[in-house]
This record gives sequence, structure tokens and C-alpha cells, in this order.
Amino acid sequence: MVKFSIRFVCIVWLSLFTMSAFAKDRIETYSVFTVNCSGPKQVQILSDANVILMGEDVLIGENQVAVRFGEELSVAAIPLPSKFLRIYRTSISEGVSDGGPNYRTEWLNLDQINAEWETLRATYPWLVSRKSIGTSHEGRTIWAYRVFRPELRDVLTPPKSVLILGNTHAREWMSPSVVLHLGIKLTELLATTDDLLTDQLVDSVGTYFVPVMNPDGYFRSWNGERFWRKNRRNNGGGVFGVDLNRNYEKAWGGAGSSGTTSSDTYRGPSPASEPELQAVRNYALTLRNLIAFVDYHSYAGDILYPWSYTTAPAPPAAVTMFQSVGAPIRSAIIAAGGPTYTLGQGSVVLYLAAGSSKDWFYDRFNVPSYTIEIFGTQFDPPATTITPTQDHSWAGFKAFLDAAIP
Ligand code: 0X9
Ligand code: ZN
Repeated sequence: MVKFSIRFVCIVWLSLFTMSAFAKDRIETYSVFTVNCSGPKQVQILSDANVILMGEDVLIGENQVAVRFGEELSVAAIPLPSKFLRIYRTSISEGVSDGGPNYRTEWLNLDQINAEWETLRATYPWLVSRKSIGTSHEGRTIWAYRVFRPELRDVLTPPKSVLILGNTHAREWMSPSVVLHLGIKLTELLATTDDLLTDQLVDSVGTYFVPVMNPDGYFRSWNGERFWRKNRRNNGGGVFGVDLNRNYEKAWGGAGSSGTTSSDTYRGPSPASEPELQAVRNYALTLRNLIAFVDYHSYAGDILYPWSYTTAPAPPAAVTMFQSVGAPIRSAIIAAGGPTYTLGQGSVVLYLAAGSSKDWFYDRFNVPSYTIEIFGTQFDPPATTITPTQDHSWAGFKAFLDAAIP
């Protein structure tokens, strides 16, 4: 029989205690299955099913889906052939490192993201201002930040506006992480340099950021369901969420959106029904002379332009406009040592998605309008990818501003 000395037991107990006190990682466990779709009808069935899609969309052929460990019966309930593949674990850090989080190397929760933006505003109050633009279903404030350096005292409202959206989709943590970096770098650029781009921006362009459009969803993704995508509308019957990228008025209800409340692409009860979307939409309508729009998502490595609701192309002049601003983004990212993004029409490069942001913004304002699917291979990439992704995204963003400012 093995005997442990009291001392040994105490050391083990103490070190376990210490580990649990400081290494605050929470693990979520999922079962991953492959589900086979033999045709478009089966694709629709799987799109409407209450499972997590591990890929970007449902395809004809094999699809990987995940369910919370213990909820495997919901896969069995789908009338499609499925096979268990593996167990998947993702960890959510709940600890705050000494001296606060480092947004360059760590994922930030909602409060931490808000705090970083507030620090930026407190550091550069003459460049950064903040506005509450609405309230989410669960009562969280949706914030917008303006980065603008008026050179003349009487320029109170920027003559031109650019709008940048983060975290439409809750689980796409790289989006608010990149958008924060863009806000910080742009502010620092305006604060410290006088290069050509700065000259163009000064006095003329206000860059408006909505860092987290979907605060309820982001909170949910941090607290219980890492792969939560939608907002947190209560659809009844214990079913939650509208896909904020299927709820815009333009072509609402069309292909690539679902009328099933439990679907991850549920379009909502009516066009622009969601408070988070109304906040962004109404705010955009108040901006003076909007000249460009980007909605940052992850993951892929795509610069996508309208249309999303149809595979028919936008008018030739519009496609020329989308290409002339999109191509420099792509080249700048490559020049910065980043990956090669695919530039093209959303519905062609990816899939049909009626009711998405870029279609509404282009339709309403006739400006360059994009979904940027930030490069990556998963919704929960390792934190080591944060810095390089932010860096190449900043290179692309500078090129975007340069090309978008007339
Ligand atoms: O499905 C979406 O809303 C976007 N992909 S994501 O994985 N971030 O959810 C893509 C929308 C881009 N537009 C088109 N595919 N047309
Ligand atoms: Zn997305």
C-alpha cells in the first residue's frame, strides 16, 4: 500500500489550490459529427437544424457540426446521415493577467473591450469621442466611437464619414479584437504623424467605429456558449437569437436566410426588427456623407462586396468601385507579409446571404461596402494569432481609407 506523507499531500493540495486560483481557464466540450447533405433540400434541413456549424456554411456533401457534450441526441434527430467524428474542447480564459489584459496577445471580454476603447478616449480626448447609439435586447449599451482630427476649429462635424462595424456575430472574437486595433492605430496616426494619409483624413473624414454591435451575443459567447452567433432575442419556446447579418431590409427574407427561429441564420420576424441593427442603421443615417462601410467578420480571408442576396452582379460602375477600393486592401495585406485575401462578390465567393449589412449599405448609400472575413481557420483561433492578424488588418485598413477617400 502506498502511503503519502502529510507534507506531500499538503504540497499537492496547495499547488492545486494555487493553480485553480490563478489559471482561470474554463473548458467547453463539444461532440463533432459529420453530416451528409445529398442535395439542396438536405442543405436547407441542416441550415435549419439547431446545431453549431463548424464551417462557414452548409454545403452539399460532408459538413462538420458540433453540439454540446451530452446533447448528441439533437444530431440523431436530424433526418440526415451523420457520423461521430471527435471530441472538441475550447478554452475560455477568465483570468485577468497582472496589469490588465494585453489586447495584442489576449482575448478581451466585453467589459475589457469597452475599457480599452475608454482608455483610448481618455488618452486622446481631442481625437476620440463616444456616443450611445442604442440598447440591446438584454439592455446593454451599443457604443459608437468617432476618430477625427479637425484641423480648423470650426469643423465640428466631419464632412465625410466612414463606418466600421465589429462583432455582428458573437463567436467571431477576432472581429472586435481587430477593430480595436484599427481604432488605436488610426488614433495614434492622427496624433503623431503628418503623412499623406493623415493629411487626407484631417479635416475631411471622421471614422466611426461600432466596436461591438452584438454585446449580448458576445457576452453569451464568453459565458456559456463559445460558439453563439446570433443576438439574444427571445423567440419563445426556449429558443433565442436573430442573425444580425440576415435582418437588414435590403432583400430581407431571400435565399441564404432562414425563417426557422432556432436556425443560426434566422432572419428575424420582420426586416430590421432587431434593436442592435436599428441602432447601427439609424446611426448610419445620421452620419454626414458616408463614403465607405466595412463589417468585420471572421473567419476565412475574404474581402466581399455586394450583392449578397443574388449571384447577379451589381451594375458595372459599382463593381468597378468595389474593385478599386478592395484591390488595394488585398495588395496592402500581402505587402505587409499577411495572407492572400480573396476579393469578390459575397454570393459568388461564399454563398447567398439575403438581408446582410453590405447589401443594405451599398443600396442605401451607393458607396464601397464590404464584409471582410478576417483571415483564419476557426472561430476560436489560438491567441498567438491575434498580433499578426491585427497587424496585417491594419495594413489593409490604411489602404482602404486611402482608396476610399475621394
Ligand atoms: O454568413 C455570414 O453572415 C458571413 N459569414 S460568417 O461566417 N462571418 O457568418 C458572410 C456574409 C458575406 N456575404 C455573403 N456570403 N454573400
Ligand atoms: Zn460573421
